[in-house]
Parts: sequence; C-alpha cells; structure tokens
Amino acid sequence: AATDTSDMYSKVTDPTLSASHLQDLPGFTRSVYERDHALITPESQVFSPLPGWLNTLAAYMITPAMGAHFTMYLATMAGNSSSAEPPSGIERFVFIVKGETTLTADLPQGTATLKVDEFAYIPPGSKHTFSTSHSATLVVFERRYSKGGDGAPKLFTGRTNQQPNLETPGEVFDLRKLLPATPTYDFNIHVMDFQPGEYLNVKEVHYNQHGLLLLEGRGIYRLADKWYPVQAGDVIWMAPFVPQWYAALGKTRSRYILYKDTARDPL
Ligand code: UGY
Ligand code: MN
Repeated sequence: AATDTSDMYSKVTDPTLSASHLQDLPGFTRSVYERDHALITPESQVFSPLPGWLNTLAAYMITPAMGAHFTMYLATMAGNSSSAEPPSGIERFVFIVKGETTLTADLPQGTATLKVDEFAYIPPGSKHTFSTSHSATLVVFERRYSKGGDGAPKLFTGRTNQQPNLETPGEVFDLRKLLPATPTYDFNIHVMDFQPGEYLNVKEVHYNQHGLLLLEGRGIYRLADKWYPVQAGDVIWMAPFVPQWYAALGKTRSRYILYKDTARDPL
C-alpha cells in the first residue's frame, strides 16, 4: 500500500530549533553556569516552598554557593499568601513583576499596596509582611547589611517611573536608580532601558557584583568571552570582574533590573 510521505521531511522546513519549538527539544536549555557568570532561563527555573512563607513558591537564581554575596529569587505568591522575614542582619529589596501585594510595615499609613513596577526596600530588623489575596510575582534581592556612612537605612516604597532619568555620560541607555545613592546604602538597584540597536559603550570590567532580570525585550549579552542571545524572563549572575556588555536587538525596548553593590571599600 502506498504510504503518505508528504510530511516525511517536514523538520527541514519546520525545525525543532526554530524559536516556537525550543521548549519541545528534550534536554535543551539556554542556561549556563560558569565560574564567573550564569544565565538562568525560564525553562530551567525550579520553584519550591520558601521557608516560613505561606502559599508561596520561589526559585533562587543567585546565592552565595555561586560566590555571590547576595541572593536573588523569584517568588510567586498565590491567594492568601504571606511572607516571612529574612534572618537577622539581612536587608531586602522587593520589586513587583506581576499582580499586586500588600506591604504591612513601619509606614506612615501602616500598609501600602504595591503593583507592577513598584518596589520596597526593607532595612535589616524591620518588621514587615508582604501578603496577597490574589496573586503576585516578586523579584527579591537580599544581602547582609554592611554598615557605612551616617545613619541607618530607612524603609521605603517607590515606583520606577517616578524615579528621575539620570545622566549617563558616554552612554546612551536610560538609567533609573531605585535606592538613594548615598553611603548609607550598600547596594543599589538600577533599571536600564535600551532602544533596539543601542548597546553599552563601556565593555565593563569592575569589582561590583550583579544580579540581572531582563524585564522587556531581547538582545545579546556578552559575559566573559561568550555571547548569549537573551530575552525577557532571563536572569544573569555576574561575578566581580567578569567582562560584560549588552546590545539590544529586535523591535522593542530592552529594560533590565540590576543589583549592584556600592559605596563600600572592597577591603
Ligand atoms: O552600572 C553598571 O555596572 C551597569 N552598567 N552594568 C551592566 O549593565 N552590566
Ligand atoms: Mn556593570
């Protein structure tokens, strides 16, 4: 009997590695883990319960086991969920990626509703709870606070699009800083925007560490001597002194959120 051979070679014109089928390829991931950098893409993120948190699953993307001095995790809060506090001496920064959450803390009104693109900084030892009756996805950065400057860091909330667009001499990207750039704070969170075709002018090599989440767009990230295609949802860890460079591609803006330690003597 005649067999229908019309689809026999269909993978030639509809290959498994085409963008729409990447997830179907068994054993394939764009994630990499190197000595001085990592790329962690959504298909390899593993979520599990966060100790003390209710109805919340989290995936740690960056931890000291890699050599970082901070943690970065994505937390997905379901209905009737609430957070636990970090260990003593740890400061916390929370940025809302999806949904909304209520922060109960030492705030003038007692609580604040945080929506997408809004954030909160919690200094060490400050009592607080994030909760939601709907759902929310948060990106969280934590580290052991290192004292410096005058005065103690203060709890605050904010909204990215209310932060001023800062001058970046020699660079083209738009930069917003979500924490005060004063010696009281030992890190900052940058939000950086690139239009398609724009790229970092400085081929950066520096002592600071980074944790990055690409919020929008796509492009090529250079890390050490490798060039990675990246897209929204990807996470990058950069160790001190790893050569780093980004170029935005495609038709839409690239925006990323970036942890950077600042204002402390490296010794
Ligand atoms: O401030 C920074 O170090 C930033 N420009 N780095 C980066 O985007 N990889
Ligand atoms: Mn950098």
